[in-house]
Amino acid sequence: MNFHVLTLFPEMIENGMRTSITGRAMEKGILTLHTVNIRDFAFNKHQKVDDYTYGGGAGMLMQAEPVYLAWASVAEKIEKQPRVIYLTPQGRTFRQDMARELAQEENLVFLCGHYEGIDERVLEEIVTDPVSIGDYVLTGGELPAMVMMDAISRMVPGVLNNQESGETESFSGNLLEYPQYSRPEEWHGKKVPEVLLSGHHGNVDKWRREQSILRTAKWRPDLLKGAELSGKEWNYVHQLKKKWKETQEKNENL
Ligand code: 6GU
Repeated sequence: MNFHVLTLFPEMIENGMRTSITGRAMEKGILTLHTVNIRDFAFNKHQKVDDYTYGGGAGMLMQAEPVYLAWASVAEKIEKQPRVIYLTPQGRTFRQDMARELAQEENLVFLCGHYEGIDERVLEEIVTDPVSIGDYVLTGGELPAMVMMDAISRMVPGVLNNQESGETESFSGNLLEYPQYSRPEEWHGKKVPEVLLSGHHGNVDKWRREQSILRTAKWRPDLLKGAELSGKEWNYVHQLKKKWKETQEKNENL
């Protein structure tokens, strides 16, 4: 996987991505990172890349030409026209299935905006995928680009070692991960659940599955709709919800 990032803050991307697991994958050559400073394509004396918006209104806009030239400098080196992801709160919301799909690409280009955004005309010409990372507004596209590259990298074969990939299916089957414990056996008076010390793998698996369902029902009930549960497990969910509703009603009557 080759990541290309068009940005006014390349050092932010470099520092973030060359750290930890993604950094290790780059040293191994499984990932490459190529940052392009859009300012290098501002052909005026002051290397200015922004200007006022036509029609008035607050803030400055990134101009079309430097963004276009930055993109062209990347595109001319790649045979097949790469997908260009524009980070914007107006885009489609990023999800795990999108990460999995994008991980299949050979090259990905990320376009990071700043100020109030980018001149619409260049977006029309180069962007294939406008993407948001959630419903809140950030100051620029750099953090969202790093969030996406991190999630995509994990899906590229060889980036995680076997031990890491075994633990990373937080979203498998639309269920959240079960709670986990390490030494010591007792900490702040809290004991590790007995079943995990038993060495009985069948019981451990059963407990973990139950905890996953419990946790999903409690924290992310919206995910349960897409979960694959047995009839018995659905029953368990309904019982949990009934119990919580009764507790809530009791508390309201106090
Ligand atoms: Cl992709 N960009 C910005 N600026 N803000 C965001 C976002 C992206 N996703 C959520 N908020």
